[in-house]
Amino acid sequence: MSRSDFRSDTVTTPTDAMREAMAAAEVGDDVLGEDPTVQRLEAAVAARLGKEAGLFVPSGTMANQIGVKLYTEPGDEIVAEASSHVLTYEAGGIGLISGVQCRPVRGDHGVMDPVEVEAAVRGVDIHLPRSSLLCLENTNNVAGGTVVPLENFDAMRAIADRHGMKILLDGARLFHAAIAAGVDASEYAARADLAWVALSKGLSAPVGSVVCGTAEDIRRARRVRKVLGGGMRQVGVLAAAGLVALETGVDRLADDHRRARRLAEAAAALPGTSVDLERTVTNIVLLRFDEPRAREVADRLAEHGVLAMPMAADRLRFCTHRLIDDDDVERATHHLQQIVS
Ligand code: TLP
Repeated sequence: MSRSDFRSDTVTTPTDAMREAMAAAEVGDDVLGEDPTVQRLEAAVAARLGKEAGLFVPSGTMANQIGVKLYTEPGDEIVAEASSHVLTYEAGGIGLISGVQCRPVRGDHGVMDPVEVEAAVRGVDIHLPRSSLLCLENTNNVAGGTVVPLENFDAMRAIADRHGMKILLDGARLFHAAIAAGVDASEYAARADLAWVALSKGLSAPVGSVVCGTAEDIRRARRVRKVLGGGMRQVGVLAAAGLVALETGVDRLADDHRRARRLAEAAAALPGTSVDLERTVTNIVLLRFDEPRAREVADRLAEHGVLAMPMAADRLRFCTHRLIDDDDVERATHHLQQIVS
């Protein structure tokens, strides 16, 4: 049975053009700074985000952990949205690797209120941890691929500047946000000290993210990546796929948004469920059930080759990406109707 895999945009496989570029890639030892393809990729992403320099890392998780390590001392506190990836899906890495704790701020559909963020920043007092880093995520995954508006970024930048804090932007799906908001990704990145994008999610590369910032911060980040075991040798074979991802993967994201929207509209009409149509503007659809039946519905959909990811007892996530076409959306809609109605 063929599969319509909506679990995540991480399931995308490399395109033929990527495989060709990988086979032809010029490579060298990147830990010695000698891989020309990696250097091209790092420069290309940095230019795209308007930053001085970039660093190719194996995963988004490592990108976040490098950012936290770079801008904090053990015992510091970071401020982040309560459902953000860096807090909830990185296996406690911030405590393990950087020795920091977190003051979570619950966002409204992933968007933190600047007043609450400022209130979460500690004052200067011998009893208190030092608030050194503010973490932003755009789009916000758990809230349903929601877009954080640029004005919110402006407010966060002003808070960070008032309190001498740095900003880390988790841009696992920054291009999705930029397309939906009609804003260039570099506008968001400009409000952050360190911003990274994933090549391996909607953009279809097999592996990798690129962390971007000032040349000095990236020089320091390279050292942290080494400590974490992320120094890779002839990794131009992967960077080559990343370059193709950057060139061919971004513009087509609008198709993923359109398909997600179609699925969301159909799902919203089902009994006993809800979808926040107003905020479903990128490639993630969060289907909420009145009852805790996400696992049961996921299992029954899987019997028909439609895969979705339970995010909570009452929440099922559908992600659109390059390997989901209009027929997959029809198929998911049809089986959802059969199971839920
Ligand atoms: N997210 C994955 C899972 O880990 C949940 C997914 O399927 O969505 N930041 C954000 C916002 C992410 O969504 C992810 C991956 C990461 C960071 C981590 O990236 P990787 O998987 O490359 O370490």
